[in-house]
Amino acid sequence: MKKDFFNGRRTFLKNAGKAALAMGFTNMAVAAVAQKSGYISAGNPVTGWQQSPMPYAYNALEPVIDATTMEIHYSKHASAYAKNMAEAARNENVATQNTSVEDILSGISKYSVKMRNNTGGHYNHELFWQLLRPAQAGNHPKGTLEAAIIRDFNSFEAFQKAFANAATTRFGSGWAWLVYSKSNNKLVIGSTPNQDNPLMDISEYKGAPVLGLDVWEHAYYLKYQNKRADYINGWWSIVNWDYAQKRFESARS
Ligand code: MN3
Repeated sequence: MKKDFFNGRRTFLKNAGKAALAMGFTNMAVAAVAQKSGYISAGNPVTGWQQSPMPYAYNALEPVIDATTMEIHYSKHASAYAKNMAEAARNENVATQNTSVEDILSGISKYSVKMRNNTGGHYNHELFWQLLRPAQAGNHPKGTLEAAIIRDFNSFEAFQKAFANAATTRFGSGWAWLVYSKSNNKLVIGSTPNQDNPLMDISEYKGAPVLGLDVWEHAYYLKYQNKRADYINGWWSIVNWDYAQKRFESARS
């Protein structure tokens, strides 16, 4: 079922309901709208207007990310983005029943700073939880994503070095990304400030997010303090490459 979901838009249209369940969508109506707007086939699986449940326990990512950090991150920081996004959507008359979060992001220049910060924050965190899993030895991409990484960065090790560099050199708070640019058929590494992301029309760095890493201090400070590089280094063992692969396949179709 999950495999079918990422095989292309036609299959997706047939399996929209099942796909929504497979992705853990909490808002079927929004999933149906995104299906119409083609976001899934454009590589941006639809994001609901509410926080999705965590796909694992708060302590599941230890020792890389401690349970307290995960709990505060999800139940305080990310929860506040979702709440403030809903408030901004009400104030700015967004019809959330038939508008996807992705729709708002792609036209974010038309909305307030509050909408930009909180819709970005909500989207980025919903993606972030899905892109993590319990630590695995030798954690590594497989299949077409691995092949594309080697094609575009020469080796997985060279890719890791370039991604870590983008994440460590993002000044202040922000995100490091690996995006797929469909127009160039290329994977591109970059970073965005604050809660901006590569789906936003105001972003200079654009594409369909395949990987995203939160480098705000709230994501790592309790355990790593000022050592952002150590957090990034540990993060490689908890990347959910299977989910990244699905996003990549979806973006390419
Ligand atoms: Mn965060």
